[in-house]
Amino acid sequence: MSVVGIDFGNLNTVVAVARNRGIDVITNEVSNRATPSLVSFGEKQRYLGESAKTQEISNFKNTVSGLKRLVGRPFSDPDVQIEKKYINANLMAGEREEVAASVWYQEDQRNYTFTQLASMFLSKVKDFTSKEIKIPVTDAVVSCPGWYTDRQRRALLDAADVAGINVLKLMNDTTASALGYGITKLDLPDATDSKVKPRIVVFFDLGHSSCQVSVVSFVKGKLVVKGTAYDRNLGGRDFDEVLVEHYAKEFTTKYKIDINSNGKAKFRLRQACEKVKKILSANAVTVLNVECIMDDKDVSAQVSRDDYEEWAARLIARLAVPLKEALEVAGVTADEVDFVELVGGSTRIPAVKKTLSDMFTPEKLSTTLNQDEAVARGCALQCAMISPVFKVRDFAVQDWNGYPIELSWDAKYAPAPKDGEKPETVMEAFPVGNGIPSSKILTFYRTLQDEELSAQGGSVTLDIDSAYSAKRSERHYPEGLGANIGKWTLKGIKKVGGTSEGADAKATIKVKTRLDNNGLVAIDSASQIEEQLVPVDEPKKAEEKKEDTMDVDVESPAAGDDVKTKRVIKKHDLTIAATTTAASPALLSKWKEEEGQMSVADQFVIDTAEARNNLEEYVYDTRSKLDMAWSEYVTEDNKASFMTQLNTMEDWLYSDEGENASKGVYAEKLSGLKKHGDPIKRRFLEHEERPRTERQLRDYI
Ligand code: ATP
Ligand code: K
Ligand code: MG
Repeated sequence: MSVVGIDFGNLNTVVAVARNRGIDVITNEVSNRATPSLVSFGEKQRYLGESAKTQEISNFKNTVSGLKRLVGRPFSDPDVQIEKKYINANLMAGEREEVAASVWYQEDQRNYTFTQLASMFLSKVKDFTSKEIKIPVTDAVVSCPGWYTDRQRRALLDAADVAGINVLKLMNDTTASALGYGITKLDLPDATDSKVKPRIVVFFDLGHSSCQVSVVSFVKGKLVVKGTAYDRNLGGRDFDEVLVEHYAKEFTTKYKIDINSNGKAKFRLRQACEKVKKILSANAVTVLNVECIMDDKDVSAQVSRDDYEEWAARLIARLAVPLKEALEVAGVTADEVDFVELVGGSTRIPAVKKTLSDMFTPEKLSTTLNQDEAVARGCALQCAMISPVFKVRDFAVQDWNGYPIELSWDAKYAPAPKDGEKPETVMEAFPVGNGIPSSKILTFYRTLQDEELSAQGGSVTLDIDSAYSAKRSERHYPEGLGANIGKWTLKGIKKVGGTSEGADAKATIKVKTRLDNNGLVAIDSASQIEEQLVPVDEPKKAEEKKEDTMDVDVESPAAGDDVKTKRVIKKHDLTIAATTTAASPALLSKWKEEEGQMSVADQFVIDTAEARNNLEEYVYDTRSKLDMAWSEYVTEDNKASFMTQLNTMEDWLYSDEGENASKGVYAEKLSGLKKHGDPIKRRFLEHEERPRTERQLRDYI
């Protein structure tokens, strides 16, 4: 069983594995520790990760980024318009109205939803990880932003499922970093000593596209997230954009070019600006330089850090907002914070560090974690803890619910309150700040209209919607994603006997709701509770119904009654049918089938290239051998004709036909050459072997 942690980043994805009693970040097929989160499409194959990056400019319109931003979002989400700016491929509405990219692939215009695109990328991650650790990746812990909604979480889980990755837990980015922190610190306060205060650490993750803040309290063996806050749309790319906008404008007057009118020029300027930004993290001045950006013009400019910080002041000012909010919801002052851990590539920006040290004092800034690898390492540690095959010290993790979650049901089912007010049909399930994981039993009442009961044959259905509440909190969920979480239909509600009859008849229903380890809402079980007065001399009746009835509470007979009765509380389970935003099993298997076909096509291209490569290598190798090692074992005539044959093959390999032949043709041509070459090779080897055998014999004698 694999023990893998995946930091699914918007720019880069990092993979860590638990092995040899430690956590290692693994390298991909080109030996990089971070893999570009990109998918691109070609005539015959897909290019995933590094290979997509290599041809990002040449395959411009067919390269898709923003996987983490857009997975699970409807096309109508206003955020899609923001993302459009950064994504070279065209976007459209795909299956289930999810945002999709339209690309030219296998000689056809095709569109893939971001759930599918994310699954393609994750299948590549799975592939290079499996190769590196030499066992197939099956289970993993995957990270996501803490601000992901139920819908985004389910989409990412679907994507992983299609990629063949079983996600043991979806972990919030900053919580993963916090776990990595907690488990490596051996000097955490001991919770058994009541005088000792827990250590309070702020995790500040500024990555490529978003800003996440988490206030975490630590004691030995346990972390509790006390509060989180985010700026979902503030990251390194926004800092790049400050430069892009400035220079696009400057170049219109300086060079008379309109970079905004040319997608590729803008993309190249953006790349150059990112480079400039990084250099300015360590230097006071640098030069922005792009050759032949458009209209055959080269552009350049001197940039100073001072100017840059002035232009970026608006962004820097925004950093304080989530920081203050996180402290406030956690009920912690900046003074009470012991350390601030910096995570994410963009915390290298000096002005970002300055904001933090102004707020918390410079001494509290800490980078004991590897800022680029902390999330992946934390995920791998969590995976190791869950995995039965890996021994690791346990460390309890309590996360924090960021969106208020409520259950509601149709008003027509709710009993009318006596005073004529509107019936209560909404019940808070998990408020902001609720711990994760957690579960709660909620009780509510449902009217029982006779006509429904008879129409349904004594069993009725009750729909429960679970949604994020905008009303109950200032902390709004991302609007474009919709507030809806899912619908749970409870079946098997029965007419109640005993006291409540007629118009007042109502059923008492208890549901067990859960906010699970992945931050998803679930209803685990539901039952109907019935209170009945049962004559004491009829205890058998209750027992007959044993399959679906249970006595949970029995009281002694009421004193003074004519007929001896007792109050019995009965409970029977209701069946639950859940409809969430996850893809249906049919859609998942369709996607898996498509993924299978695409990966076969990719493999076919790889195999074909390998077959061509083998042929090419044989040509070169044999030519030099004929001149050197084999020269004594071949006649001049034979050598000349074989040389001609090899030269002709080389010409063919570089012809149109030879560049695009099938795997079989290359293999056939190779065996044609070998027919000629093998007898020579055999003669050579025989001669090579003979002296050695003779030598060995001599030694023996
Ligand atoms: P996200 O967490 O938003 O999904 P991510 O995890 O892929 O994104 P990171 O790898 O943490 O992002 O950070 C990438 C960002 O860090 C990029 O915007 C990059 O330009 C920026 N960055 C990297 N090095 C530096 C540097 N030396 N100075 C300034 N910014 C840097
Ligand atoms: K990352
Ligand atoms: Mg990140």
